[in-house]
Amino acid sequence: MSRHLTAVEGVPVADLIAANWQEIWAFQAKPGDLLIDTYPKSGTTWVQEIVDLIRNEGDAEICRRAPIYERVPFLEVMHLMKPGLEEVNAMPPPRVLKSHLPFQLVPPSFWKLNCKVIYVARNARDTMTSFYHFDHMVTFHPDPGTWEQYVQRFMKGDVGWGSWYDHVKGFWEKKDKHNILYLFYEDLKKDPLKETRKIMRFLEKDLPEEMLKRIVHQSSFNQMKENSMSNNSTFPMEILDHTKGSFMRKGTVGDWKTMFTVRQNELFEEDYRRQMEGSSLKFQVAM
Ligand code: PPS
Repeated sequence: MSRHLTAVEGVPVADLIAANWQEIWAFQAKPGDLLIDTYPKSGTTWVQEIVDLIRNEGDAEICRRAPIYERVPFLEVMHLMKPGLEEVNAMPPPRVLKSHLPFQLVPPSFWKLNCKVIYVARNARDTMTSFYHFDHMVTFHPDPGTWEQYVQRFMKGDVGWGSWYDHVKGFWEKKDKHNILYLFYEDLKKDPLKETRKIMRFLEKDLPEEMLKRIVHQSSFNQMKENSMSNNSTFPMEILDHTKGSFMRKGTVGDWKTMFTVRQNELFEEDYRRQMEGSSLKFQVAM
């Protein structure tokens, strides 16, 4: 499997995604479809699980009908795994799909149909930390190298799906012009009930408080970690080498402190200010 990145419209993505770009770009959304879009490692799977639980009124059994990557197909890797494009095309709407594509690379059919999009952002330091560990597992990404090398690559946007800075700002700037619910991983950690209620309202559902509390419990880190239908442990080995790490790793805010040196943090902060200058987008960072 190629481990290279190729630029699509200036955004580096895995060769295997770039090679299939025309098909991905031409993807046809259907009215009512929901897209969960994130920069990698920002809480995608967590929100996928919450959405599936809300849509199924907290029925944990129904939500164990298939692994999360089948319940919520992954747009840009559909040609590499099941469910493939044909199966996804055959699914009745409203479907829920996952993507890591930056705003400008989301297939235009989603915007034309005014589909709902849930975007989840996570602070850069924790995202990078999580991505570094994860990139040891991803077979179609370059070897992550040393942590120091990875920090440099991340700041330059030379990682799969490109620049974190452009990604989070891209959706932030467009969120009021489209049907986008912009969430933060840190808020989900702090008050999962409040954020889950926001998602429920966005999905135009009205579930009783007790059911919402159950959904929060079922989608908690520990519950998902133990649930083979939620923890991605069966994700195809050709794409994710499960001998190199665990998908449900820590699920915390502030884990970056176990990786950054004081010097790296200073340089990162200086670069961060430059890259985020002028943006009203602010993150809660555990310092
Ligand atoms: S991916 O591969 O990009 O789709 O990964 P993604 O799901 O976006 O992010 C994975 C990180 O989210 C953590 N995670 C959770 N945290 C809190 N609660 C729940 N329920 C939860 N589920 C997944 C997961 O552990 C990864 O973060 P790290 O920091 O690596 O542990």
